Amino acid sequence: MKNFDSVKHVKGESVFVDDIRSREDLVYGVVFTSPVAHGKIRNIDLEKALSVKGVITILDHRNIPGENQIGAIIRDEELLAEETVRFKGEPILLILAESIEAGEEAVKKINIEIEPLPVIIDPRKAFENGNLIIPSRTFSIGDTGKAWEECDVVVEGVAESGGQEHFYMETQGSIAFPVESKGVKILSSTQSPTAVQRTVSNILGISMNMIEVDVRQLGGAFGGKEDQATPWAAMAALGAFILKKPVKIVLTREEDINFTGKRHPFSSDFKIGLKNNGKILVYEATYYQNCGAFADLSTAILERALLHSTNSYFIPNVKVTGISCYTNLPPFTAFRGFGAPQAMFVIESAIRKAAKVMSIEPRVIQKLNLLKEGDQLPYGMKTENYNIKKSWDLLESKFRLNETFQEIDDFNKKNSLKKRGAAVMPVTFGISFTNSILNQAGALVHIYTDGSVSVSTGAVEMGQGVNMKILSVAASVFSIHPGSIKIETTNTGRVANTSPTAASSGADLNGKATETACINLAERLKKVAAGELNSEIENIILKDGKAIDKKTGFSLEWNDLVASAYNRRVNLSSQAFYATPDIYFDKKREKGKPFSYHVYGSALVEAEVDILKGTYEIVRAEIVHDLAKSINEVIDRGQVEGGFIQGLGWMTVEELLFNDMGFLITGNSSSYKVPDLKFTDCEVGIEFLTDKENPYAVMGSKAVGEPPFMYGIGGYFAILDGLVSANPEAELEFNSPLTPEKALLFLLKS
Ligand code: LUZ
Ligand code: MOS
Repeated sequence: MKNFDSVKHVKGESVFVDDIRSREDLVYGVVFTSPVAHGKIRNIDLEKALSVKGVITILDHRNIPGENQIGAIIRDEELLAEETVRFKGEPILLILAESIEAGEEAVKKINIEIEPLPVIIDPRKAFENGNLIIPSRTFSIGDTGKAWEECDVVVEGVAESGGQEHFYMETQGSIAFPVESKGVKILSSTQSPTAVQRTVSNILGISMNMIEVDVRQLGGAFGGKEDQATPWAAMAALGAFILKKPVKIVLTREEDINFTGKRHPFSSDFKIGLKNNGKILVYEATYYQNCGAFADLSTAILERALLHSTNSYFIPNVKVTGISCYTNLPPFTAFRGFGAPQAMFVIESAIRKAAKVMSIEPRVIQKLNLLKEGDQLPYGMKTENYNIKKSWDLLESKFRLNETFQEIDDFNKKNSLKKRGAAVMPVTFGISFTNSILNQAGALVHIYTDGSVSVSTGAVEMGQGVNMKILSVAASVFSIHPGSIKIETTNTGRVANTSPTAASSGADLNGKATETACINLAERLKKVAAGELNSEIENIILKDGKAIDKKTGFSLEWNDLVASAYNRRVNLSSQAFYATPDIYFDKKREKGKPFSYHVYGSALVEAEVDILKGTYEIVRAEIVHDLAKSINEVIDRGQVEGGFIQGLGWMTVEELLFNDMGFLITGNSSSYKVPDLKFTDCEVGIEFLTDKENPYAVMGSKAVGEPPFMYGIGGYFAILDGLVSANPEAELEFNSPLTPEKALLFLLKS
């Protein structure tokens, strides 16, 4: 079944925040932000800006009736800066105007004096200065001290990975409406309606029940709207609260890129020790996480990085340390993978460096050390229902893994101007929010008297197809046509205390809650049917739009069944709740079972490099990915393809360049490149592992959103492999993205 959203999207019928212009008194909010990366605000002159025609008023932190604070985990972030600014693009003033043009004109006329303070953009420098969010954390297992002595080979190195702009199609935005009794209703492009509600409550100094947040759908998010949709919603709410008029704020593309956080850049040290046969005995790493100016979700992201430090490998002795460093860059935030891609890049780099020193193929080391069922991970959890080896073996048997490397050797012997390379990328990704508390969800299901069904959950649709999956769950429990089910907006008044739709868990958690609510209703309806058909409830099944008595074959149409339930005064609404069982994590010992289960798979990526120009193409990719029993394979295929390409973009062409002043010099769509149609014009073969039901998620399925992203890391090493064929003597570098410029410099190295 296709995603029902696609048709609306293509016809332009889908409604996003910026499409809403319903009231004549709508006011536009334009944000004035810091022009420097670090400094003390000395003076602001608004006189000229206030005289611009159409400007209604300009708000600063003194207009905030509640607390000027939006930090969700660590309370370190002001909504509107008071005295100090810590990154270029930090909001200082909110201009409220009759048009966007008037607001933008006013921005140009604001005179601000800022006394500059030293700018730090390098996390290692920040570490030396002691600018840390929290003390460092270390995860360890085995005895790394002793294990080094048993190694035949020990290799050390550095791996750098760059940030990544989310580049969702719909930029950040929100509209807030004043409602009676001093409340506000907020439409927001957020992954986390409750986060918006909670923060607005704090900003306005009113209770959460005075604030309703409603979300129809997002034009993409990728983590960028998990925490960072909130400030724009809070500013719109502040404006609406003060003016008693609706206020809309929608960022332009350039504002969005420059004002909001991205994927965290990591700078890491690694050390790996192996036996001569390739067996990894010990691994150590230190991650310097570039957090930007505010904590945002950084500490949670670092935790997920630490939890994925060994990717898909069993290593008996491990010690990994993570350090969250404040810098004067935009506050880096959630992005698909949430720290795991950064950590996996480091171990994969370590394996490449060891392979080169040992003169063996990286894939030999990779395969030899793959996790097996029941192996223990450094944080104490054991793998279960797990078979990474199977995905690797399928790459060999079905996608000619070994022959591919042979053919590449032949190609490279025959060609001097073009070189090919390949890499295998196994991925093991833990499913559940690492903060166990967040693994909960609610659903509210109504059946109306005509038999039509309405489903509300805490899940936010952002193009990933979660609504379609939830609809399928309801349709399957009731066994009715999906066309008679509607998925409602995500609304804090209907489903309260929602966790963000994040961590790949939207369908898992909200789907389970929906399933429970529907089962409750189905049981009530079966009882009604038993009464109508003079039977027992055990004999009744719901099937193909009917309630059927298995014994007699007598049946009742769904619509008649619902009408009869109503006439008997049976409750046709159900609220249900789901909390993932048996997960916990002890932060003192850094041990536990943080994940409900793991998703795994392997990718083979092949690249071709032009050794005169340094340009390259990804020519082929084959992916074997574990879906368990998919609810919707079309949607899941889209997630796997999209994740892989997005991961490739992070590793290759997407380059965030900040200068020493903390200015983003790739801050628009002409200088920041995402993979385009030509880039992605390669063969991508995808094979799903679907033979086993997953006992830990709805209808036997598995989460799919984030894990495929990390297959893209294979792209880096495939290109590097091609480069090494052209310049075998050059020392390996692990510094992503591997742009064509960097590729060319590698080729020129002696
Ligand atoms: N968000 C979050 C996430 O708050 N906790 C997580 O563990 C997580 N993991 C992936 C993506 N977003
Ligand atoms: Mo996310 S990185 O919002 O799952």
